[in-house]
Amino acid sequence: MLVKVVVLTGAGISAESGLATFRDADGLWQGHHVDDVATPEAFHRDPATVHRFYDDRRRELRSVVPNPAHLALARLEQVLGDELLVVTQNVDDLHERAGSRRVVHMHGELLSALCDSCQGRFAWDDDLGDAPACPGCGNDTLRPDVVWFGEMPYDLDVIERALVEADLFVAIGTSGAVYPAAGFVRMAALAGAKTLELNLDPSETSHLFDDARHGPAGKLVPEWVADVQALSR
Ligand code: BV8
Ligand code: ZN
Repeated sequence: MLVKVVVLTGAGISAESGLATFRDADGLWQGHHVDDVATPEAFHRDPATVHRFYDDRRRELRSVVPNPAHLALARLEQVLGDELLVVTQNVDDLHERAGSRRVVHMHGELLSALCDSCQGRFAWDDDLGDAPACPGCGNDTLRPDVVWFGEMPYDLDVIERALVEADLFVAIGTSGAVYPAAGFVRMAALAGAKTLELNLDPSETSHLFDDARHGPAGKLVPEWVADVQALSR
C-alpha cells in the first residue's frame, strides 16, 4: 500500500557534503548578518556585498557532491514515484544531482537568476556580480533567484496541497527557525499525517513531531528509507 509522503529538507541534509548550514557555529549567518545579505533592502542598499555572498556560494557548488542522505531520497522516489514530494529550503542542487526529480525549491535556487525588470527566471551557473545583461529584456537587473526574508516563498499552493494529503511528513536537517517552512509540521499533523523528525539534534519544533531520530542525516536517512522500502514491498 503506497503512502503519500512529504519530505522537508534544510541545510543539515547538505552539511555532510561540505556546505555550511546557517545557524551552526561556523554557519553562514556567522560571517554575515541576515539583514546585510538576505533581504531585498540589503540588495538595494549594497548589491555588491549580496552578489559576492551568492556568487561565492554558487561557485562552491561545483566543489561538492550529493551525500548518502540525498542519494537515499532519490532511491525512495524510485519506489514511491508521484506519492513522494521533496520540499527543500536549500538553494543548492544536490537533490537533483542525486537523481530526485520531484523537488520544490521553496526558497529559490543558486543556479537561477531573476530579473528585477521583466521578472524572467533563467538557469544561471555564473557570477551575477558583474551585472550581466538579462537574456529576456537586456537590462543589467539580474538578481540571485532566492527568496529573501520578507519575500513570498515559491510554490506554497503546491506545497500546502501535498501537506494536507500527506500520510507521512518527514523533516530532515532543519532547525525549524524559519517560517512558513517551520509551520508545515503543524499543517500536516492537523490533516492527519504521521510526523517524523530526522536531525542532528532536537530542532526548535521537535516537540511537534510524533517521532524523532537524532544523528547525522547521512546515516539516519538511508536507514529510514530502507524501513519504508521494506514496508512497501
Ligand atoms: C515570508 C534563501 C510572507 C536565501 C532563506 C512567523 C513567525 C515569525 C517570523 C515570521 C513568521 N512568518 C514569517 C516570518 C518572517 C521570516 C522568518 O521566518 N523569520 C525568522 C528568522 C523568525 N520568514 C520570511 O520572511 C519568509 N517569507 O514570511 O513571507 C509570508 C508569510 C506567510 C505565508 C506566505 C508568505 C521567507 C523566509 C525565507 C528566507 N530565505 N533562504 C539563502 O539561502 O541565502 S531562509 C534560510 O534559512 C534557509 O533557506 C532556511 O529556510 C533557513 C535556515 O534554516 P535550516 O535550513 O533549518 O538551517 P539551520 O542552519 O538553521 O539548521 C540546520 C539544522 O540541521 C540544525 O538543526 C542542525 O542541528 C541540523 N544539522 C546540522 N548538520 C546535520 C544536521 N542534521 C542532520 N545531519 C547533519 N549532518
Ligand atoms: Zn529582464
